[in-house]
Amino acid sequence: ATAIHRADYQAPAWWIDTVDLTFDLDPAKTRVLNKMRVRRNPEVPAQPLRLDGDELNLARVLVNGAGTSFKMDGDQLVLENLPEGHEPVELEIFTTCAPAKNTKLMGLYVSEDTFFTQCEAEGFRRITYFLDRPDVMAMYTVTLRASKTQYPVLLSNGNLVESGELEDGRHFAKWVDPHKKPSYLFALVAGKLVAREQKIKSRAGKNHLLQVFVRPGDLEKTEHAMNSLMHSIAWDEARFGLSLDLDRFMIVATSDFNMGAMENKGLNIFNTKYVLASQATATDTDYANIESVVGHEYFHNWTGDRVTCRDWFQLSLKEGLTVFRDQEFSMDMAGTASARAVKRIDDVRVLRTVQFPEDAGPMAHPVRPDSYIEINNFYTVTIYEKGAEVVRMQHNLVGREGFAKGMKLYFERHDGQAVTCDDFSQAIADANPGSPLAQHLQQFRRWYSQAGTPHLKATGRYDAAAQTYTLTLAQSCAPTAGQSEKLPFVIPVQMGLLTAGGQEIALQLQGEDAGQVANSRMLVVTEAEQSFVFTNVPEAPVPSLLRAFSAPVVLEHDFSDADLLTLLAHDSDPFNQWEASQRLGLRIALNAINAGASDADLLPASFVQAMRSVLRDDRLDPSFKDLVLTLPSESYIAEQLAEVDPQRVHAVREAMQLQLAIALQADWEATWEAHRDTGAYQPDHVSAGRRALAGRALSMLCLNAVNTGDTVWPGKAYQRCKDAGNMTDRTAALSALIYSASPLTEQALKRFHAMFQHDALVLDKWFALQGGAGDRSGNVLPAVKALMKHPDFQIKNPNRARSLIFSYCSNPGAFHRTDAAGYVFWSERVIEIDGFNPQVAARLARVLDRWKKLAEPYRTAAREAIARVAAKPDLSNDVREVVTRALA
Ligand code: B3K
Ligand code: ZN
Repeated sequence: ATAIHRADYQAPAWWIDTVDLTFDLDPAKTRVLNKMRVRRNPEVPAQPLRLDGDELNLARVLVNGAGTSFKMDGDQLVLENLPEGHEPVELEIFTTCAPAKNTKLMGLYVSEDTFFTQCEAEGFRRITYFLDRPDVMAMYTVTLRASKTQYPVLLSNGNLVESGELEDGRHFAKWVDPHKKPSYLFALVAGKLVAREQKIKSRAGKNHLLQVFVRPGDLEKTEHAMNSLMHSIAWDEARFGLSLDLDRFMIVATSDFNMGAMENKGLNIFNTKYVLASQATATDTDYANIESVVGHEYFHNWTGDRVTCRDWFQLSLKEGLTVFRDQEFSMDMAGTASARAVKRIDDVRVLRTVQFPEDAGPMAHPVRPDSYIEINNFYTVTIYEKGAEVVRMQHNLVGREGFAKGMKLYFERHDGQAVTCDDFSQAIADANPGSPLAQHLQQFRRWYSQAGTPHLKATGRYDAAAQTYTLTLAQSCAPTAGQSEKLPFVIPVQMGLLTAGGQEIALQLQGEDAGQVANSRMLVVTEAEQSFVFTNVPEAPVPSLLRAFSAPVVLEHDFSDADLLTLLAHDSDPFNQWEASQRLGLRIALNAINAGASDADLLPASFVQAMRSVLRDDRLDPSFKDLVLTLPSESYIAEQLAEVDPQRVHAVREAMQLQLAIALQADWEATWEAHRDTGAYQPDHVSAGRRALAGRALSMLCLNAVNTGDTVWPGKAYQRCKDAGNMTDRTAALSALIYSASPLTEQALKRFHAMFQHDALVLDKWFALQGGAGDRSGNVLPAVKALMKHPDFQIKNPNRARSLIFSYCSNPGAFHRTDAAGYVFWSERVIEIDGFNPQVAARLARVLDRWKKLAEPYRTAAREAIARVAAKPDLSNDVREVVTRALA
């Protein structure tokens, strides 16, 4: 396989204006008749028509109704003798494929006797020969024919225009999509499904039918998804003036899906995980994820479907923007300032624990990559989450209103087109002339072209006599593959200054008049190093920098412990309050790791006291308290180290955790008592926060019980696990037992399994909890291996494979073993899964991305494991690209 380069982009030599597809659906052999009207692109020199295909059986090709000669070039079907000139040409291509044998879950496949499709990025070519690239947009008509008893529901994009009976117990449905679209947005579904339906009237006064299709029996679990969809529709109209452009909007759930969900035009296909919810089976996190993923896919209808990507290098055009939109949606739904901050913190945690490592590892790539071998490997946290941060910075640089204006201009200019990331930033800037974004647009675009996480070093100097505070901000960015030198970025730094006592100081920059003062403002850093002088500063201030995480950078500043305690207690920016707690925790962890001394008494009294104050503070939101009381994760701690001994990191964090449990025992008890009962279940932010905090308290109490030999708390957790009224409380109790390695664990797991053995999504949790369990003398790996033989384990189901195997391989304390058995297990599973589903295998392959940072003996063992995978001759492109880059 060879790399594809962004610089090589060429407009297509042919356009496809209309596509008329007829499917005779049969799991073993589905017949596809594809009639297309194609014409030469007059702007490009004449070329043969090269159609993409993949694992298709070609039966016949007709040109304007007559047979034709064609040749095959690899997987491509090449038509060299098409009529000259610019008249449209009618092509008819007849192929067959085998959906039941499609284990890659790309293209047309069967899951639980139902047909589904997944076409993004390059799955449509597994259904028929086509110009399978996003800049070729066509009008689709789709006729589905199948057995009526086996496939009573037949769905495709757009509107149902005709349906009826055929002979031999078959029936048909004909769908017309009123919007032109790229092939990656095509979808069909056929099977025994039922739907929750909802009729709505939009603001614009139009009627729409919303449907959520699931398997019979799951209908009562679709209420939250439907509500989320209605909220999404209302939100996009209110915030961006974007209305639903279809009479009918459908969501269909499947339990076999490679990722979360897919935004096919008018026919979103979802992993059941992001549709089905009931209080008995789904946790608060599941409820929140459903809201966010339903929103995300719905928002794609404009940002992705109406305006799509010119090529796959522009993937973040739709993904970064749509993640930004779903993040804002969740924040607006959450309501209060504190709830918004909690969502922001959650998002930043993902960014820092997953994207920052990616940006520093072998798969580092710009938000707009320059090349790829397998596009499926580039659906990454960089494209999605960093891409969203890059959109957020543009939002910050033009303001909320300015951003809405920019979006409006973007749609005025580009509706119905396939465009680039540059087109997007141009529209936002042009709608906001005079904004810092417009002023620095060219330089801002380095966020799209340069990989790596910038570091921003802040130093402050207070001049007591002059009452000035000089803040110097210096940026740098480490080299990444192919980019040895980085030019300065445009970095918006939202900030404030506090007195040691925690009062906000009015911010007045030298040269500004007093009329402009505010307590929080944005500095725009554009140079490698820049200084800002604040006047009338009454005392040496504590800087609160990068409020709300206004840019995706690593901020370095030598805060004293006292500074951090001030910020934690008093900052008006809740993000930086939380950030201060993390810096304090991180500092303790790093000192302990580097000192290598005993792990007794790691937590200074001041830290414990600060945590206690947070727990006891009635004004704070429980979900916020829960985040402050969460120590930095092992992977986040590891990222701060030049060389990582994962077992040392694990031991230190565990020691800190235990000390937090012991030192705050009375407070945990009080917290548990105050939050354990949240009344009738509602998945709202406030009650979810109470449950999260209660769950943490219970976990801490069980942990301390190990220490004291107490049996009361594990007993309570066991009881809770037995009779909790909702899945959040139940899994919290179960994981408290597992985490503390309570002797009651086994019994609790058995009960849990017996209760939920018929619910696939709950079984996924059951497997995941065991794969993610704390390691006591290396017992997790043997347990995982045994679980792979459990009758409920199915490696071919992506959710199930992820629940056990991925959970184990991202459980640092259990995975990184001195005997290398974890890595051996990993390499075997990557190879095994690659045999039937390369996309899922390639995700698993990424688990060892950061192997070069590992200390011995882990490092050598990890390299050997990766080399073992790489030595396999017939790897997929997906896995090949990941392991090759890892070894480079
Ligand atoms: N656009 C899809 C992702 C497709 C992944 C293909 N490997 C889901 C989403 O981002 O909404
Ligand atoms: Zn998306």
